[in-house]
Amino acid sequence: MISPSRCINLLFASILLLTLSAQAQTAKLPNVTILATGGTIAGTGSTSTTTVGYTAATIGVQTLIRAVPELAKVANVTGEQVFQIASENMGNEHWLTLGKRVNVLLAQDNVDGIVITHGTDTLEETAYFLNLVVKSRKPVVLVGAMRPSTALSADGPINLYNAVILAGSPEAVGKGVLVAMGDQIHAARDVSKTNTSTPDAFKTTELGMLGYFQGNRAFFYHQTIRKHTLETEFDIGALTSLPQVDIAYGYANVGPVVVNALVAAGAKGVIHAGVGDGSLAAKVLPALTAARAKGVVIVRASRVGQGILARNGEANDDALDFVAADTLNPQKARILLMLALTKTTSTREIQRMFYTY
Ligand code: DAS
Repeated sequence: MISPSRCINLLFASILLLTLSAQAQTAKLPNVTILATGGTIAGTGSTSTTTVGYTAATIGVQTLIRAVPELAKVANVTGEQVFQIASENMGNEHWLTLGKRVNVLLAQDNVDGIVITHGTDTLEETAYFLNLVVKSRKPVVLVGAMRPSTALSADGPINLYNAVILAGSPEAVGKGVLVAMGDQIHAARDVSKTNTSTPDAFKTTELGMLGYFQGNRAFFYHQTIRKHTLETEFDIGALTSLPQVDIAYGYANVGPVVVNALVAAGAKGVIHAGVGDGSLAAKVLPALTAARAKGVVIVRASRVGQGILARNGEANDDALDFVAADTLNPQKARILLMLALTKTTSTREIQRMFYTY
């Protein structure tokens, strides 16, 4: 017969063992901070079948975390609500705030990785900006959703679960800023949103995604060779704003109006999103050369979406003193030019940067 006092001792010993075991388990898990910015992943619709016409950026970060209790099995998760916006409203000031917060957190020993929940509309842009300004090898993973949290088969929860796994994965260290969408791992530099609404919208069409998620694990098969994070020459620590850079779109029958208006509005750089290999219509070229003469840096990009924008191909960049965008799409070329202009106005130096990052 076991005495009551011995029963109590055994009970306490069992509780102690369970507690120590739980603490040991928690101690083994990576510490991942989720920075929430809004978007569809935090969106709500009026019915479970509302997949368009919903309201983005309505759910807070703690609710997002509570909605995926499985997160606690793969990481010690904390959450911060940095903004609560639909990402079409993301601005340079948001990027500077976010980039500085990421760098502060990653400098802490108790943070192993960061997940940023974000609207899908400009997710690729925020990812590329951070790819150029984060000063750590620790994983930074952007994640969104194509369906609001209230929808049938909402993709947000599984995307968030995958993103937290990735942010805590040793394999993700040193890989640059990553995007986790649709069970796939993409590099910030080359991923794009390629569909307005389907869950498989995020693709790295020709240069290739980096890997997959399967069975609660991240699997890498590629990595980017362009410089990023700690290897870049950009530092936003002392910046309170970014130079104004805008995009002028090319199309049949285009005229000089937009380029002239951007320059008049104070643009320090203009990305020309040209047709084909960045061709310049005869009616636009004078506006671009006049802008260059005023010191505005002109980058030739392409609206096409894939391929190398050849320097001195469709225009004599050497003679015009223009910059070629390489494979960056216009919206990412804008980001690199903004950061380049915080360092230099030399087109030779800026062209080097476009071939480096
Ligand atoms: N408006 C979109 C955005 O916030 C919603 C989304 O797809 O996340 O980017």
